Amino acid sequence: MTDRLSPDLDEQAREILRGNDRGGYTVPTDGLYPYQWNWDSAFAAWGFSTFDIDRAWTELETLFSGQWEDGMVPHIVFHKDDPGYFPGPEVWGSGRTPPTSGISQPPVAAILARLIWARDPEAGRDRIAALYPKLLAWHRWWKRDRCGSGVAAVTHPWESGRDNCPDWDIGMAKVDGSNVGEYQRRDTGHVDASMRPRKEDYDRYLAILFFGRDCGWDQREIIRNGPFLMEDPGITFILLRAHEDLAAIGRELGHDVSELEGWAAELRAGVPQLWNPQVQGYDARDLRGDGFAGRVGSAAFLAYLADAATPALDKRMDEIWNRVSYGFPSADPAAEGFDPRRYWRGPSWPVVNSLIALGLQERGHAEAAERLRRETAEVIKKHGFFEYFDPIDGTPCGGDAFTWTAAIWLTWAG
Ligand code: 9YW
Repeated sequence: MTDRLSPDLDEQAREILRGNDRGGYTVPTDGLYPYQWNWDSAFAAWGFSTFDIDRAWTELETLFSGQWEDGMVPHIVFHKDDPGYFPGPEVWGSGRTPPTSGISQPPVAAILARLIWARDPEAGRDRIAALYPKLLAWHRWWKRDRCGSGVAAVTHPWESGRDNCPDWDIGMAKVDGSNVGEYQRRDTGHVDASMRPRKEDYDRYLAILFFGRDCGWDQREIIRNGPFLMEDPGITFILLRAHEDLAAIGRELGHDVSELEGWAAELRAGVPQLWNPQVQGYDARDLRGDGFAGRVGSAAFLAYLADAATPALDKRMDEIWNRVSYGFPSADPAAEGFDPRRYWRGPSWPVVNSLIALGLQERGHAEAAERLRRETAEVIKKHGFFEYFDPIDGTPCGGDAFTWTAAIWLTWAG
């Protein structure tokens, strides 16, 4: 951990976590996101582990209370109804208690659970032992229902956690959003519409959602005939790292982890298929027929987290990063469609920066890891715990008092 120069900000970050606590789970930010989101919660747990280890484990346990029988851990758990968010539980129609969405989100939980356990091995042993079979069932779901092509695919841009990033443009272009009817968005009532996905994106998000709901979330049908299916470098690298971390946890607990080791090895063998020589980077691929997306976004650099970087990727990282000043941009500023303040189409996301930096640090790129930390810390110190930032001038964007930004401050940036 780094020097703690700002005790005040540490306290503010803790206050944000406590303030966003709704009793056993944490909302990403008040108002805009009033439910429990999957990867946000894993980061919240990591943040809590710096000052309340019991609360950290509770966060993960509550997230897994929404797990489906097939192992899927949904991207949103709707514990208490809240009219401030659309699409809410009635739109997803999961028919479950607690109600949930019908897709998943980046499986960072095992990665962060391992780090949380390391903070207090004694206190964590029973908690991680109880979570282990649930994590394993989720990883098995990823392997069975998302990794059929050799790497991890997503069935909805929301499943990737990077909603409107340019990686999904070719897949989204084929989705017909013209029949979703009237609806009222709530996000643009909370934050500036110019920083959010556009209406045509939302129409398509809903069309994909309706397909899943209307087939009763039948995964085979969604994979075979759903409107959107793209291989995602982001989830692939996170899942690869998570398989390996879960195997390490399992070994420590005395389990046979050969199944997990096998999944990790298969995924690692599939990674080269995501390398697009034309853009010299790991790239998303459309499994509905159009090949590579032709984009190198921040997801490509999660390769460091999974020990899958190459010298060509190091070079690409320098080129892209040197076009901005405040952390890693979610899309390349030199590529078409870059928009420095529109959500995942350019902004720097502290939470993604923390994962890339973790990988850089472990892979012997200490200087780059420190630069990423410094640039991320600078905008937070200057503006506060915002959701994301303009990577060129540091303008704070999206929601304020954001849980995962506070969490990565406590664990990494601060
Ligand atoms: C939405 C909560 C979530 C994140 C996602 C982010 C956004 C929800 O907010 O998605 O309504 O667009 O893209 O990664 O988990 O912070």
